[in-house]
Amino acid sequence: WTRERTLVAVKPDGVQRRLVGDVIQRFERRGFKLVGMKMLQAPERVLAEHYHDLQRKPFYPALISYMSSGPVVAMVWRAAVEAGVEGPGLSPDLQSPWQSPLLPTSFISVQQVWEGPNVVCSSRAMIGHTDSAAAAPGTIRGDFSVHISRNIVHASDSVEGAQREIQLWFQSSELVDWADEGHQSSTY
Ligand code: YYY
Ligand code: MG
Repeated sequence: WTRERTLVAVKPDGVQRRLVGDVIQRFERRGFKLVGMKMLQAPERVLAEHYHDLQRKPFYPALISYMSSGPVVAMVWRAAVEAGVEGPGLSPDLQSPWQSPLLPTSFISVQQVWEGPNVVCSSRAMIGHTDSAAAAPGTIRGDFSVHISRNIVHASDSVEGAQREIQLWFQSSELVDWADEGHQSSTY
């Protein structure tokens, strides 16, 4: 899980509404690391596979036509820190959980904080409830969407689902793991 990754996609309505930058900024500021990104007109085959578990739902045809209505921006995000690896180079944002006066440092150990970045689960919390009416303010859907059928953004809902979706949307050569320090980078 130290290399846990998730697929996030800004859907066609998010692109139309110029929300791509806002979505990226939220994930960056949370502390996750962008390791892949592209804009594309999603092929039918990819959408059918992506939403294969919804094929028999009444809203499926409308969902596919919405997702085909314009380009999407697909991204892969990963937890930014390896558990148990100590060193300089953590951003102030990443240090804040255990330096915050609200959290006694004895309450959360550094190890626990570093093991905390669970990118799949956290990303779901950040996008908010599927149904915009139930999405809390502060979440992407809760801030920008008023209807379930135009809910701005996708994020994988499980670690296994994320692995499947990343393979579906990206070639491994399109993903770049990069180091916080120095200039090393490598493909996955
Ligand atoms: O993962 P998430 O996007 O939050 O919801 P899913 O249950 O996977 O459904 C995928 C997608 O389908 C949802 O984002 C909007 C659309 N949809 C819909 O239009 N109407 C529904 N009643 C349920 C889902
Ligand atoms: Mg889903």
